[in-house]
Amino acid sequence: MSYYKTGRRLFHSISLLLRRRASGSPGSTSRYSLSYHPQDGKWVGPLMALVFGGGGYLYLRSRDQRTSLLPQATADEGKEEKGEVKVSVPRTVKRYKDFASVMYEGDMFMTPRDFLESITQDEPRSHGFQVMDDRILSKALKSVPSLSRGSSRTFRDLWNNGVLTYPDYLFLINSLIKPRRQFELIFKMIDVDGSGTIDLEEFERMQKSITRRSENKAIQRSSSVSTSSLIVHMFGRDGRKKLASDDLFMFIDNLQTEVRQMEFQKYSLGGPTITPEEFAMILLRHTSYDLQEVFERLKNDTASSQGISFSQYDDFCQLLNALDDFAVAMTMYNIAGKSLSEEEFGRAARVSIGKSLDEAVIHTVFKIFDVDGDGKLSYKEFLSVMKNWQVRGMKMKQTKHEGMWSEFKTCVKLEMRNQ
Ligand SMILES: [Ca+2]
Ligand SMILES: [Ca+2]
Repeated sequence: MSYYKTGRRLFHSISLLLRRRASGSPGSTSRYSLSYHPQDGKWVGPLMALVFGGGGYLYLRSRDQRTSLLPQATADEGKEEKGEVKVSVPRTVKRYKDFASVMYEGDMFMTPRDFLESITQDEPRSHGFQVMDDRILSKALKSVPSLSRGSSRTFRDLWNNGVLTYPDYLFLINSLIKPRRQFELIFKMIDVDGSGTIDLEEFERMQKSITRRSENKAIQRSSSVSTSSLIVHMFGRDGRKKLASDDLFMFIDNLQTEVRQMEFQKYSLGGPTITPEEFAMILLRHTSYDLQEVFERLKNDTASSQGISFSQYDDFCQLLNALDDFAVAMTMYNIAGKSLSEEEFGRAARVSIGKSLDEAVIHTVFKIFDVDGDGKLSYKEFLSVMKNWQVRGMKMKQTKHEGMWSEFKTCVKLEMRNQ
């Protein structure tokens, strides 16, 4: 227990220190400090809740009961209750808790490394908790590059040197699975005043909205932290920067590229290509597919033997992020009662992402997914499998297209009305 007592004392003194530095009046929290809640004296409970606690809940409005073709990273399973669908979110909460390795005031936070690993690894590395102190926090925030200096290496460059909150985590996951076509939509949803830029207030409002319905106290508490590496990255240390749409698009694009590079390099080990078998292992990671059968099909096919480069993998991932569009094209073919040929697949893919996929890659994809061996891909063979991959095994509830963003917009509208 002495460890925790020491930690507790440390948090208290850091918090006082930070507050003195903050420009606001005494007792107020600042967006540049990690807020501390003296009124909330009991820390053991929340800590236990964090370690052993159950899932939180999101309440998704169910006016639109239609099931979309795709899952969204918002929720897991739902049941109807008084006109709303009560949806538990154990997987995002659990995943966050499993991978978070920073502790502040009994709450857990992720480092950029934790976030990347939560997406690319099945299990968290074995880790203790890094107790946040003034030195670590200050160092972490100082080393965050501005958005204009961001790259597809930003999270890896920061690595252990940063803090991300649960709302950050939700925002990042949801950004990760969106096709380019929807970046504009995300921007418009956050830019509620329609000024053409996103400011910190709008961003924080979005973050509050996506977590405020969570019943998980631990998550609510971690949500109360008012700064993070992500916030500093996007809005600067003084929180005054505004994001133009291009800034946000670049950020999401870099994030998607960074995660794909990590997925790719896990197998390429720094080399230029991965084998079709390794490609299959990445794609089928979150499925119950029999890999041995896939390997057999690939082994007997000489056309599949060439390696897959990162840019080919990246293009294919763009298609996976645009599965909604692709599904429409495939459904059209299904109505006609037939599966897709490689050529038709290529055409549907081109329509969905605006560029052509490499023919050899398409051929490999067919070898991986063509279970009945008729040389064509049915909806069931491809789409029903890949939609799980898209959310990286989160196995989210299938909701309407806009998912979390739609829910968020509703919350913001309500909030604005109540102001
Ligand atoms: Ca705005
Ligand atoms: Ca088939």
